[in-house]
Amino acid sequence: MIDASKSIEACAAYYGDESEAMKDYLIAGEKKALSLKNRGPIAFEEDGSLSKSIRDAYSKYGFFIFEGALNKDELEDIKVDLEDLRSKFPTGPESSVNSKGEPAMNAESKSLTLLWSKPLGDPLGGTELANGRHQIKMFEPEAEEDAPSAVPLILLGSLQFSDACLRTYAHPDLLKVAESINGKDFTPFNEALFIKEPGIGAAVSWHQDGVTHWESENFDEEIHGFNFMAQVYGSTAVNGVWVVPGTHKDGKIDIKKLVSETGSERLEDAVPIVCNPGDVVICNRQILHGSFPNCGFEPRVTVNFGFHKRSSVIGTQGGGIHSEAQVFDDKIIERRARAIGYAIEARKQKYPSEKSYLYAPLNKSKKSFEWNDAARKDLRDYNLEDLSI
Ligand SMILES: O=C(O)CCC(=O)C(=O)O
Ligand SMILES: [Fe+2]
Repeated sequence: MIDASKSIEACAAYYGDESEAMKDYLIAGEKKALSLKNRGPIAFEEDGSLSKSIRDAYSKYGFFIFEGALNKDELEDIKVDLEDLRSKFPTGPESSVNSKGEPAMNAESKSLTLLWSKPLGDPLGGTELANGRHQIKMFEPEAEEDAPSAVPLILLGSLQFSDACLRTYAHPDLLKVAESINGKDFTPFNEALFIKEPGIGAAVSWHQDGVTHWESENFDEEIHGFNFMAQVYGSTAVNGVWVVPGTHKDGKIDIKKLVSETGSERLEDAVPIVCNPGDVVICNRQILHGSFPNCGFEPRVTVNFGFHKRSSVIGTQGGGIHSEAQVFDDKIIERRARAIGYAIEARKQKYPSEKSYLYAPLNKSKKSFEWNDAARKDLRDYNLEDLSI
């Protein structure tokens, strides 16, 4: 495990009068997180379904940490690719060139690709963005004077910008987990990077992810799907996502009220998701979760990709957060699922001896996929059609 003790001290120091309270909270949260029985390698039953004990722990807590799901080579592949991608970021929210004056990675994008924040800010909290689901604003510590004026927090549509992320999207064991939880005909959701550089990375205020099915008569703990969160550098109490275990079963939570009753944004039962590099978290989208600004010394980059049950998506009027609000039909779902087809092919090119995942919906339609420049072009702005529910 990453030793976050220095970061905990440094982070707490940003919190003025509440420094001690923050320090105690981070230390206690880390301890509690490590005591939960919800981590281990991916394991399957003989019939190929996710191991019952993992399934039970995932259902109990609302998240589970697949330790070492990405091996060293895959992790290195992602790191190199992300470094390269980073060098192509625009110099700021209004810019379309990188620091060398070359066209930025998203210079031609029609879709939203980068969400920026002031350093250590909370750009979503207390706003109407994302359907107002981030009900409160988190404390925004003052960053050092030499910090950039804006920092990227979320990169959307990541598969069009990173072949390595595309390859990881087709990780056969992770797709088997998706199948086991959401059925053979599972659908995509969206893919993103959460970027939290030390000393500047922004917060993601407490929220629950789903938007469309809270009042559904078929409401259950899995109706809004899940996200995989692959940790490139690991994650700690300081820079990681915090969750309130079990809240994925509770329906829509009045976060304002909860924070006001708690008397602070440090929600009592929350724990940080503590990971080593290469761990991949499966996290229920309904769980109450969020992250503090990264006032510590370790970076966090999460390679995020989610999946849904087809029954949650088909015929649903999309939430409009990640894409235009539209009613999702077979055609839209199949088109959006081409990303899975390309990803499987891209992965085959890199790991030819690995047994690839067979994604039933695309095999049925007998479409064949190749990963080449034409496919790259076909994925441009693919996130305009994210299956946002
Ligand atoms: O990575 C974070 O800080 C927030 C992640 C999140 O909200 C999500 O994956 O839904
Ligand atoms: Fe979220």
